[in-house]
Amino acid sequence: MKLVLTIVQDSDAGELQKTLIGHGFGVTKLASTGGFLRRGNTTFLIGVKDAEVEAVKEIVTEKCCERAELLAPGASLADLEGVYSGQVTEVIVGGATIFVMNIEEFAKV
Ligand code: 2BA
Repeated sequence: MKLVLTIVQDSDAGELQKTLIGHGFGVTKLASTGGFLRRGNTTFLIGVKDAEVEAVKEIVTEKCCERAELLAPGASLADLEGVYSGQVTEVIVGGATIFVMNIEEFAKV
């Protein structure tokens, strides 16, 4: 068994959730915040059989788009404490960040 943890943009989350559930996958959706942009994003926890990992990755790839986010002049960069950009900065976000983890035990009690 694997846990697929995937971080996506909020605008892709609804369609992704609907498609995963439509394919019979169990999904937990969490509100999260990106450390760099400090903007909301969505994290999905999806527990699957080993053989289902590729199918989940394909759905995530299909439903999640890469987008350019603009940081306004004067926006503070989270990892550069106290440093402010003097111009509009473009940051490419997504489609999705995916972690696949081995699960030692899965139980419902
Ligand atoms: P954020 O941390 O808000 O990052 C948003 C986007 O900013 C990133 O998109 C990347 O393009 C850029 N970025 C992040 N850190 C940067 C840095 N130190 N310098 C320059 N640009 C930087 P993605 O890579 O697609 O990541 C989207 C979101 O996925 C991230 O939001 C974060 O919530 C999560 N994420 C990405 N990599 C992660 C990791 N290794 N561990 C945990 N979460 C991660």
